[in-house]
Amino acid sequence: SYLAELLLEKGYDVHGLVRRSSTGNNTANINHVKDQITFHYSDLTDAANLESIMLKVRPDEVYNLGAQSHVSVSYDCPTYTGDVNAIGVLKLLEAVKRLAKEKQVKFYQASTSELYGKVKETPQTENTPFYPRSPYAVAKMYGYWITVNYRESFNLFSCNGILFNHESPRRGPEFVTRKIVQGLFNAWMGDREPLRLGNLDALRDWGHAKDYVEAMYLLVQQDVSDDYVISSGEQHSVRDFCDMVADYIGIQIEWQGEGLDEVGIDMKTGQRLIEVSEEFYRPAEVNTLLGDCTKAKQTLNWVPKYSFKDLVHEMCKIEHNENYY
Ligand code: G4F
Repeated sequence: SYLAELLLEKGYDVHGLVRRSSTGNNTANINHVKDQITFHYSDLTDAANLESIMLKVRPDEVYNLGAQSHVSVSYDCPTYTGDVNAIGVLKLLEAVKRLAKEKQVKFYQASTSELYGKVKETPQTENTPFYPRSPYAVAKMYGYWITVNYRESFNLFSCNGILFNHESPRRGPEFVTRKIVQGLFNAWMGDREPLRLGNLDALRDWGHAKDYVEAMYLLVQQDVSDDYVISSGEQHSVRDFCDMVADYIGIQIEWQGEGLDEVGIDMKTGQRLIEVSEEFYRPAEVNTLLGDCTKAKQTLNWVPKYSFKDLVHEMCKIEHNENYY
Protein backbone atom coordinates (compact mmCIF):
# COMPACT_ATOMS: atom_id res chain seq x y z
CA SER A 1 0.00 0.00 0.00
CA TYR A 2 2.91 2.37 0.72
CA LEU A 3 4.39 1.54 -2.68
CA ALA A 4 1.07 2.24 -4.41
CA GLU A 5 0.87 5.61 -2.60
CA LEU A 6 4.44 6.50 -3.60
CA LEU A 7 3.89 5.64 -7.26
CA LEU A 8 0.57 7.53 -7.36
CA GLU A 9 2.28 10.59 -5.85
CA LYS A 10 4.82 10.39 -8.67
CA GLY A 11 2.02 10.38 -11.24
CA TYR A 12 2.16 6.68 -12.17
CA ASP A 13 -0.80 4.82 -13.57
CA VAL A 14 -0.89 2.04 -10.96
CA HIS A 15 -2.30 -1.43 -11.59
CA GLY A 16 -2.61 -4.07 -8.89
CA LEU A 17 -3.24 -7.79 -8.89
CA VAL A 18 -5.88 -8.97 -6.47
CA ARG A 19 -6.76 -12.48 -5.34
CA ARG A 20 -10.46 -13.09 -5.14
CA SER A 21 -11.83 -13.60 -1.66
CA SER A 22 -15.35 -14.75 -0.88
CA THR A 23 -15.69 -11.97 1.67
CA GLY A 24 -14.00 -9.31 -0.47
CA ASN A 25 -12.46 -7.59 2.54
CA ASN A 26 -8.73 -8.02 2.04
CA THR A 27 -8.05 -4.48 0.82
CA ALA A 28 -8.09 -2.52 4.10
CA ASN A 29 -4.60 -1.06 3.58
CA ILE A 30 -5.42 0.38 0.16
CA ASN A 31 -9.03 1.46 0.61
CA HIS A 32 -8.01 5.13 0.75
CA VAL A 33 -6.38 4.97 -2.73
CA LYS A 34 -8.56 2.25 -4.23
CA ASP A 35 -10.28 4.57 -6.69
CA GLN A 36 -6.93 5.57 -8.21
CA ILE A 37 -5.74 2.01 -8.89
CA THR A 38 -6.85 -0.38 -11.64
CA PHE A 39 -7.29 -3.89 -10.24
CA HIS A 40 -7.05 -7.18 -12.08
CA TYR A 41 -8.12 -10.51 -10.63
CA SER A 42 -5.04 -12.63 -10.59
CA ASP A 43 -2.89 -15.11 -8.72
CA LEU A 44 0.84 -15.78 -8.89
CA THR A 45 0.09 -19.44 -9.51
CA ASP A 46 -1.78 -18.67 -12.76
CA ALA A 47 0.73 -18.24 -15.61
CA ALA A 48 -1.84 -17.70 -18.37
CA ASN A 49 -3.54 -14.96 -16.38
CA LEU A 50 -0.23 -13.22 -15.64
CA GLU A 51 0.77 -13.21 -19.29
CA SER A 52 -2.56 -11.89 -20.48
CA ILE A 53 -2.54 -9.05 -17.90
CA MET A 54 1.07 -8.21 -18.80
CA LEU A 55 0.24 -7.95 -22.50
CA LYS A 56 -2.91 -5.94 -21.83
CA VAL A 57 -1.45 -3.43 -19.34
CA ARG A 58 2.03 -3.27 -20.93
CA PRO A 59 3.65 -1.86 -17.76
CA ASP A 60 6.99 -0.04 -17.69
CA GLU A 61 7.78 -1.37 -14.21
CA VAL A 62 6.66 -4.52 -12.38
CA TYR A 63 7.06 -4.79 -8.59
CA ASN A 64 6.55 -8.29 -7.23
CA LEU A 65 5.67 -8.02 -3.55
CA GLY A 66 3.25 -10.94 -3.73
CA ALA A 67 3.98 -13.90 -1.46
CA GLN A 68 2.81 -16.21 1.27
CA SER A 69 4.83 -14.01 3.58
CA HIS A 70 4.47 -15.65 7.00
CA VAL A 71 7.48 -17.76 7.97
CA SER A 72 5.58 -19.93 10.50
CA VAL A 73 2.68 -20.55 8.13
CA SER A 74 5.15 -21.79 5.51
CA TYR A 75 5.62 -24.90 7.68
CA ASP A 76 1.85 -25.52 7.56
CA CYS A 77 1.57 -24.75 3.83
CA PRO A 78 4.98 -25.64 2.34
CA THR A 79 3.75 -26.59 -1.13
CA TYR A 80 1.58 -23.54 -1.55
CA THR A 81 4.45 -21.35 -0.27
CA GLY A 82 6.73 -22.90 -2.88
CA ASP A 83 4.16 -22.50 -5.65
CA VAL A 84 3.72 -18.79 -4.93
CA ASN A 85 7.08 -17.62 -3.56
CA ALA A 86 9.28 -19.63 -5.92
CA ILE A 87 7.44 -20.73 -9.07
CA GLY A 88 5.17 -17.67 -8.93
CA VAL A 89 8.25 -15.49 -9.52
CA LEU A 90 9.22 -17.64 -12.50
CA LYS A 91 5.72 -17.31 -13.98
CA LEU A 92 5.80 -13.55 -13.56
CA LEU A 93 9.29 -13.33 -15.07
CA GLU A 94 8.17 -15.40 -18.04
CA ALA A 95 5.34 -12.90 -18.62
CA VAL A 96 7.81 -10.00 -18.27
CA LYS A 97 10.19 -11.70 -20.71
CA ARG A 98 7.36 -12.06 -23.22
CA LEU A 99 6.52 -8.35 -22.97
CA ALA A 100 10.22 -7.39 -23.08
CA LYS A 101 10.29 -8.60 -26.71
CA GLU A 102 8.09 -5.61 -27.54
CA LYS A 103 9.09 -2.89 -25.10
CA GLN A 104 11.38 -2.13 -22.17
CA VAL A 105 10.04 -3.40 -18.86
CA LYS A 106 11.79 -3.39 -15.48
CA PHE A 107 11.21 -6.06 -12.83
CA TYR A 108 11.65 -5.78 -9.05
CA GLN A 109 11.65 -8.87 -6.83
CA ALA A 110 10.97 -8.54 -3.10
CA SER A 111 13.72 -10.70 -1.67
CA THR A 112 14.28 -11.04 2.03
CA SER A 113 16.80 -11.13 4.86
CA GLU A 114 15.32 -14.55 5.70
CA LEU A 115 17.66 -15.81 2.96
CA TYR A 116 20.55 -15.39 5.41
CA GLY A 117 18.75 -17.61 7.98
CA LYS A 118 21.46 -19.32 10.03
CA VAL A 119 23.76 -16.39 9.38
CA LYS A 120 27.24 -16.97 8.04
CA GLU A 121 28.53 -13.50 8.94
CA THR A 122 27.37 -10.35 10.72
CA PRO A 123 26.36 -7.87 9.47
CA GLN A 124 24.92 -9.34 6.29
CA THR A 125 25.80 -7.76 2.93
CA GLU A 126 25.04 -8.59 -0.71
CA ASN A 127 28.02 -11.00 -0.57
CA THR A 128 27.03 -12.95 2.55
CA PRO A 129 26.20 -16.60 1.68
CA PHE A 130 22.56 -17.66 2.12
CA TYR A 131 21.41 -20.36 4.55
CA PRO A 132 17.59 -20.39 4.47
CA ARG A 133 15.85 -21.89 7.52
CA SER A 134 12.18 -22.35 6.52
CA PRO A 135 10.06 -23.42 3.54
CA TYR A 136 9.36 -19.70 3.15
CA ALA A 137 13.05 -18.79 2.90
CA VAL A 138 13.94 -21.75 0.67
CA ALA A 139 11.20 -20.71 -1.77
CA LYS A 140 12.34 -17.08 -1.62
CA MET A 141 15.85 -18.27 -2.46
CA TYR A 142 14.53 -19.65 -5.75
CA GLY A 143 12.80 -16.32 -6.39
CA TYR A 144 16.08 -14.49 -5.76
CA TRP A 145 18.18 -16.66 -8.06
CA ILE A 146 15.65 -16.88 -10.90
CA THR A 147 15.59 -13.06 -10.88
CA VAL A 148 19.40 -13.00 -11.16
CA ASN A 149 19.30 -15.76 -13.77
CA TYR A 150 16.80 -14.00 -16.05
CA ARG A 151 18.94 -10.86 -15.86
CA GLU A 152 22.07 -12.79 -16.86
CA SER A 153 20.42 -15.12 -19.39
CA PHE A 154 17.99 -12.83 -21.17
CA ASN A 155 19.40 -9.40 -20.44
CA LEU A 156 16.21 -8.43 -18.60
CA PHE A 157 16.24 -5.52 -16.16
CA SER A 158 15.49 -7.62 -13.08
CA CYS A 159 16.68 -6.65 -9.61
CA ASN A 160 16.36 -7.96 -6.04
CA GLY A 161 15.85 -5.83 -2.96
CA ILE A 162 17.04 -7.97 -0.04
CA LEU A 163 14.80 -6.29 2.49
CA PHE A 164 15.21 -6.76 6.22
CA ASN A 165 12.04 -6.71 8.36
CA HIS A 166 9.91 -3.68 7.59
CA GLU A 167 7.01 -2.79 9.80
CA SER A 168 4.32 -0.13 10.11
CA PRO A 169 0.91 0.45 11.67
CA ARG A 170 -0.44 -1.48 8.65
CA ARG A 171 1.42 -4.68 9.60
CA GLY A 172 -0.83 -7.74 10.06
CA PRO A 173 -1.41 -8.71 13.72
CA GLU A 174 0.09 -12.16 13.20
CA PHE A 175 3.59 -10.65 12.88
CA VAL A 176 5.41 -10.05 16.13
CA THR A 177 5.69 -6.23 16.13
CA ARG A 178 1.98 -5.54 15.59
CA LYS A 179 1.05 -8.42 17.89
CA ILE A 180 3.07 -6.82 20.70
CA VAL A 181 1.60 -3.36 20.09
CA GLN A 182 -1.97 -4.70 20.03
CA GLY A 183 -1.40 -7.01 23.01
CA LEU A 184 0.12 -4.39 25.30
CA PHE A 185 -2.53 -1.81 24.40
CA ASN A 186 -5.20 -4.38 25.22
CA ALA A 187 -3.55 -5.02 28.60
CA TRP A 188 -3.43 -1.28 29.24
CA MET A 189 -7.17 -1.15 28.50
CA GLY A 190 -7.85 -3.79 31.15
CA ASP A 191 -7.44 -7.13 29.38
CA ARG A 192 -6.13 -9.54 32.06
CA GLU A 193 -5.18 -12.27 29.56
CA PRO A 194 -1.37 -12.29 29.11
CA LEU A 195 0.09 -11.78 25.65
CA ARG A 196 1.63 -15.09 24.55
CA LEU A 197 4.82 -14.85 22.49
CA GLY A 198 7.51 -17.21 21.20
CA ASN A 199 11.27 -16.58 21.17
CA LEU A 200 11.93 -13.31 23.03
CA ASP A 201 15.66 -13.48 22.26
CA ALA A 202 15.25 -13.35 18.46
CA LEU A 203 17.13 -10.34 17.10
CA ARG A 204 15.81 -8.43 14.12
CA ASP A 205 16.81 -5.40 12.06
CA TRP A 206 13.49 -3.53 11.94
CA GLY A 207 12.82 -0.56 9.64
CA HIS A 208 9.72 1.32 8.47
CA ALA A 209 7.93 0.03 5.33
CA LYS A 210 7.46 3.59 4.11
CA ASP A 211 11.24 4.09 3.92
CA TYR A 212 11.72 0.71 2.27
CA VAL A 213 9.33 1.35 -0.64
CA GLU A 214 11.45 4.41 -1.49
CA ALA A 215 14.40 2.03 -1.83
CA MET A 216 12.39 -0.31 -4.10
CA TYR A 217 11.55 2.61 -6.35
CA LEU A 218 15.19 3.79 -6.46
CA LEU A 219 16.40 0.28 -7.35
CA VAL A 220 14.13 0.26 -10.37
CA GLN A 221 15.22 3.73 -11.52
CA GLN A 222 18.86 2.61 -11.99
CA ASP A 223 20.25 2.17 -15.52
CA VAL A 224 21.65 -1.26 -14.70
CA SER A 225 19.80 -3.83 -12.60
CA ASP A 226 21.51 -5.22 -9.50
CA ASP A 227 20.77 -6.61 -6.02
CA TYR A 228 20.79 -4.50 -2.86
CA VAL A 229 20.46 -5.03 0.89
CA ILE A 230 17.95 -2.64 2.45
CA SER A 231 18.14 -2.46 6.24
CA SER A 232 18.27 -0.12 9.21
CA GLY A 233 21.67 -1.35 10.42
CA GLU A 234 20.32 -1.63 13.99
CA GLN A 235 19.38 -4.76 15.86
CA HIS A 236 16.84 -5.25 18.65
CA SER A 237 15.37 -8.29 20.37
CA VAL A 238 11.68 -9.14 20.58
CA ARG A 239 12.00 -8.39 24.31
CA ASP A 240 13.43 -4.89 23.49
CA PHE A 241 10.43 -4.28 21.25
CA CYS A 242 8.08 -5.14 24.15
CA ASP A 243 9.99 -2.77 26.46
CA MET A 244 9.82 0.07 23.93
CA VAL A 245 6.03 -0.32 23.48
CA ALA A 246 5.50 -0.59 27.24
CA ASP A 247 7.58 2.54 27.74
CA TYR A 248 5.35 4.44 25.28
CA ILE A 249 2.25 3.35 27.21
CA GLY A 250 3.86 4.20 30.54
CA ILE A 251 4.28 0.66 31.86
CA GLN A 252 7.53 -0.79 33.14
CA ILE A 253 8.03 -4.50 32.52
CA GLU A 254 10.03 -6.66 34.90
CA TRP A 255 11.29 -9.82 33.19
CA GLN A 256 11.43 -12.92 35.39
CA GLY A 257 12.49 -16.51 34.65
CA GLU A 258 14.11 -17.97 31.55
CA GLY A 259 13.17 -19.74 28.32
CA LEU A 260 9.63 -21.10 28.32
CA ASP A 261 9.21 -19.97 31.95
CA GLU A 262 10.01 -16.32 31.26
CA VAL A 263 7.25 -13.83 32.07
CA GLY A 264 6.89 -10.06 31.78
CA ILE A 265 5.28 -8.49 34.85
CA ASP A 266 3.89 -4.95 35.22
CA MET A 267 6.22 -3.61 37.92
CA LYS A 268 3.55 -1.36 39.38
CA THR A 269 0.51 -3.64 39.49
CA GLY A 270 2.12 -7.09 39.41
CA GLN A 271 -0.09 -8.06 36.44
CA ARG A 272 1.36 -10.80 34.24
CA LEU A 273 1.51 -9.02 30.86
CA ILE A 274 3.56 -11.44 28.76
CA GLU A 275 4.27 -15.14 28.89
CA VAL A 276 6.20 -17.44 26.59
CA SER A 277 4.45 -20.20 24.70
CA GLU A 278 6.02 -23.06 22.75
CA GLU A 279 3.23 -22.64 20.18
CA PHE A 280 5.00 -19.59 18.72
CA TYR A 281 8.45 -21.16 18.47
CA ARG A 282 9.60 -22.18 14.99
CA PRO A 283 10.95 -25.61 14.04
CA ALA A 284 14.16 -23.84 12.93
CA GLU A 285 14.61 -20.29 14.16
CA VAL A 286 16.47 -17.40 12.56
CA ASN A 287 18.11 -16.09 15.72
CA THR A 288 19.82 -12.98 14.48
CA LEU A 289 19.62 -10.63 11.49
CA LEU A 290 21.53 -7.41 10.97
CA GLY A 291 21.94 -5.77 7.58
CA ASP A 292 24.68 -3.62 6.12
CA CYS A 293 23.12 -1.43 3.42
CA THR A 294 26.22 0.60 2.53
CA LYS A 295 25.81 -0.28 -1.17
CA ALA A 296 22.23 1.06 -1.27
CA LYS A 297 23.18 4.23 0.58
CA GLN A 298 26.15 4.90 -1.71
CA THR A 299 24.68 3.88 -5.06
CA LEU A 300 21.02 4.76 -4.68
CA ASN A 301 21.48 7.65 -2.24
CA TRP A 302 18.78 6.01 -0.18
CA VAL A 303 18.19 7.80 3.12
CA PRO A 304 15.73 6.20 5.58
CA LYS A 305 13.79 8.76 7.64
CA TYR A 306 12.49 6.65 10.53
CA SER A 307 14.58 5.53 13.53
CA PHE A 308 13.60 2.40 15.48
CA LYS A 309 12.00 4.61 18.12
CA ASP A 310 10.05 6.59 15.48
CA LEU A 311 8.73 3.31 14.05
CA VAL A 312 7.59 1.91 17.41
CA HIS A 313 6.05 5.22 18.43
CA GLU A 314 4.12 5.58 15.18
CA MET A 315 2.75 2.04 15.54
CA CYS A 316 1.70 2.82 19.12
CA LYS A 317 0.18 6.19 18.23
CA ILE A 318 -2.00 4.77 15.46
CA GLU A 319 -3.05 1.76 17.60
CA HIS A 320 -4.06 4.16 20.34
CA ASN A 321 -6.00 6.54 18.08
CA GLU A 322 -7.79 3.88 16.06
CA ASN A 323 -9.00 1.83 18.96
CA TYR A 324 -9.61 4.19 21.79
CA TYR A 325 -10.87 7.48 20.38
O1 G4F B 1 7.36 -10.81 12.90
P1 G4F B 1 7.85 -12.14 12.47
O2 G4F B 1 6.81 -13.18 12.23
O3 G4F B 1 8.76 -11.89 11.19
P2 G4F B 1 9.88 -12.76 10.45
O4 G4F B 1 9.72 -14.20 10.70
O5 G4F B 1 11.21 -12.16 10.80
O6 G4F B 1 9.54 -12.52 8.92
C1 G4F B 1 9.18 -11.22 8.42
O7 G4F B 1 10.34 -10.54 7.97
C2 G4F B 1 11.01 -11.16 6.87
C3 G4F B 1 12.21 -10.28 6.51
O8 G4F B 1 13.32 -10.72 7.22
C4 G4F B 1 10.07 -11.33 5.69
F1 G4F B 1 10.73 -11.97 4.68
C5 G4F B 1 8.86 -12.13 6.10
O9 G4F B 1 7.93 -12.19 5.02
C6 G4F B 1 8.17 -11.43 7.29
O10 G4F B 1 7.68 -10.17 6.86
O11 G4F B 1 8.87 -12.72 13.54
C7 G4F B 1 10.01 -12.01 13.97
C8 G4F B 1 10.70 -12.77 15.08
C9 G4F B 1 10.94 -14.25 14.78
O12 G4F B 1 12.23 -14.60 15.20
C10 G4F B 1 9.92 -14.99 15.62
O13 G4F B 1 10.32 -16.29 16.04
O14 G4F B 1 9.83 -12.75 16.23
C11 G4F B 1 9.81 -14.05 16.80
N1 G4F B 1 8.56 -14.18 17.56
C12 G4F B 1 8.47 -14.34 18.92
N2 G4F B 1 7.21 -14.47 19.28
C13 G4F B 1 7.31 -14.21 17.06
C14 G4F B 1 6.45 -14.39 18.16
N3 G4F B 1 6.85 -14.08 15.79
C15 G4F B 1 5.50 -14.12 15.60
N4 G4F B 1 5.01 -13.95 14.35
N5 G4F B 1 4.62 -14.31 16.65
C16 G4F B 1 5.05 -14.45 17.94
O15 G4F B 1 4.24 -14.63 18.86
